[in-house]
Amino acid sequence: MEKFQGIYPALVTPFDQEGKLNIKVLDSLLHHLMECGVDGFYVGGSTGESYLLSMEERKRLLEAVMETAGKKVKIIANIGLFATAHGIELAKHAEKLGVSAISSVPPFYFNFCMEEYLNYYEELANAVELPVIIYNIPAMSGVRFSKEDLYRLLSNEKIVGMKHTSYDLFQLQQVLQEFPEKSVFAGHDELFLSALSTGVRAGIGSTYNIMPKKFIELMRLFQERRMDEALRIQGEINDVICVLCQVGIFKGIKELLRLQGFDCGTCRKPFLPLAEEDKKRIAVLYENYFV
Ligand code: MN9
Repeated sequence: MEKFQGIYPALVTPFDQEGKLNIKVLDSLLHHLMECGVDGFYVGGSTGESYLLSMEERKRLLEAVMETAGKKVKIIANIGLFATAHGIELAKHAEKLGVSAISSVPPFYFNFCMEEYLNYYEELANAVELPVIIYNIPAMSGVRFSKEDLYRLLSNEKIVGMKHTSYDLFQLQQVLQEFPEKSVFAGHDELFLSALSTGVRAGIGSTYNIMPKKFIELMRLFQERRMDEALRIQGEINDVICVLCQVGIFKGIKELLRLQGFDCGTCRKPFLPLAEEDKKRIAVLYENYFV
């Protein structure tokens, strides 16, 4: 199978004034990001607030994305949830729509044992013909895969890669060295350049929604071995991410998108709306880095 490469925004889910899916804004955001040159989309991840969406909404969202972008770029659908059966239901739905791959966060909340997590991925891989991408995000899922756990999963030929949203670059390098043919995605935007140095050639990120061209440019500079310039861009990206982390990453991204002309509404409760003073901080950030 051909490896996934390039820049994949972890797509934001736009809501309207009533808090319902806003397909119109979704379409214009997709067109804009494709025009910027992204290689595909990661749909229904943390950035898409997917665990705050109903099953029906998750399906509808993916259908809309496939309709607008499915024939032009690669689509990876995150189908992760609590129960294996629900994950498989979403995976089969995604398969019918013709996505390029499915991905899944490990089932969270219950502290399952490692064998249960590993078995979950293996069952998922057996349930569909599609390639499966592990979503390694220990800080949010609470699941800490060891190197050996990842090796076991990646030895399965249907498990074609991993989204590594972890600061553990040692583990990332080891996995890539052991499985050079797999598609490993950098998951922490602030470490994108560092991840490239371990051999990564693809990324999935929330901040790609607001600054796709910076990541595309960073990758090009890396490939041309222009490290000083690449590091300068990573520095700019990280200045933005520092502020986003302070105000709440997803709320901050939605506010920046609004300023860019894509009103994606507010994040779903229990997220609270962005505080007024944080709105002002985002406005300053916008002035300094986006105009
Ligand atoms: O999709 C994102 N992960 C999460 C990946 O939001 C949990 C990242 O893009 C981060 O938002 C970003 C900031 O830490 O690296």
